Amino acid sequence: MAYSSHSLFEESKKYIPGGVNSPVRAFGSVGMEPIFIREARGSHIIDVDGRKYIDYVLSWGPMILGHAHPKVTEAIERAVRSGTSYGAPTESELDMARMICSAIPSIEMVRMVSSGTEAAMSAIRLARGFTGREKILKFAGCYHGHADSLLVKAGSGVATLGIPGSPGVPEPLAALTITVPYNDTETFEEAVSIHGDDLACIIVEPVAGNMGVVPPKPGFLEALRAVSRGKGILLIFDEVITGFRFNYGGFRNVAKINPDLTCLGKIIGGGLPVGAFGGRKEIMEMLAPKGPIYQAGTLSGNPVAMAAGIATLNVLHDGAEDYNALNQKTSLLCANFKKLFKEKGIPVCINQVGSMFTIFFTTEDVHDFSSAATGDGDLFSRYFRGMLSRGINIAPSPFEASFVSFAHTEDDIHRTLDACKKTISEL
Ligand code: HOZ
Repeated sequence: MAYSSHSLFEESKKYIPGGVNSPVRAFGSVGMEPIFIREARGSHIIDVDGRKYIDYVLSWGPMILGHAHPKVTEAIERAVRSGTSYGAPTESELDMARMICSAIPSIEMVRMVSSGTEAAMSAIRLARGFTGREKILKFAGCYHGHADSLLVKAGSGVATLGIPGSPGVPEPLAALTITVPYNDTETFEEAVSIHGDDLACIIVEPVAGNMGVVPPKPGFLEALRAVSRGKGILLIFDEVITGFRFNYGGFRNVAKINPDLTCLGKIIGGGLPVGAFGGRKEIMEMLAPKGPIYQAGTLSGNPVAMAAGIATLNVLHDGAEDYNALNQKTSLLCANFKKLFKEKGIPVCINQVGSMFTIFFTTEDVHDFSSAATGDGDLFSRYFRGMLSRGINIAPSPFEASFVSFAHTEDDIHRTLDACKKTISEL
């Protein structure tokens, strides 16, 4: 029997809170019901009603090669035939660790986990254990997963739902998280002058992707590095989104700034549940069993996930020069979006870094969460619905990034721009 997205959503709501396993997927902020996906290939996804979409969500970032890439699929199939989980070390974990350490020189040692949330949560415990300090500093609108300490002025789904934090996070724990505006070096320095001796770490998305795409201003990341080093505070780059997104490495390779610790996820799992955190050896060796700071996981370094991630990284490594083409394809898309909105007289700020972008429906230059939040939510919803009805799937929230993959063709770009033109003629 064939089910529609509507009937599956109705049924799911009986068994799954809100009918979804992650809040943004519910499409709540764009005033419609979610589409349920049947399958995906290359740059396209197909829903259970048989509608085909050019996909710019790409599973929120991991599918940089496009969906069901043959080399990744083959690697997964091969791995599965040898068993799906052992709870014991494998050679593939060593291969993955070597690949990460050689691609991102600030990572001397790395530990695999099963999600970006776990990576950030574990990196923070490690920073607290290493420094013996309790406070952490994050930036408003940055999102580092849903661990208790990090659900303070967070981006992504928390921003989409318009909630300040989350019930269930103990107030004394939230009080240990200091939050300052992204890209505001002066306020950051003031905060460090007050809390610096108690700060274990500063965690930042070096390019923010969870309040929509917001690039770092020149000098911002440099200031974080200099100030944190001076105070013995660990600097953590959350590269869960940006890792292997702009080049074969991290944004660290672009900025040439070495954080003490880095969180990874998404692309390094090739579409399977994976996260990782790594950094300076003397810090990483504080982890159990070598050191006293505990962290563990039954499915950490899972052989099927390692196979998918290694296959993805191998393709990226072999075709490293293609990153330029990917970034140019995205620039072409964004430049034409700008032109179309300008012609129609609709003010937008389009932030693009490499192959990630967000269209903010605002007159402001978006450089932090406050400016991102000036966007017209109603206009965004109408734009989203118009694009979806024309077969274009973008992130269903203005506080998220959209992504372009290697699989997107020139024809996809032209069809997307055509859909954009028609959609904005109705706004
Ligand atoms: N927090 C994720 C985006 N930044 C959403 C994950 C999902 O719903 O799959």
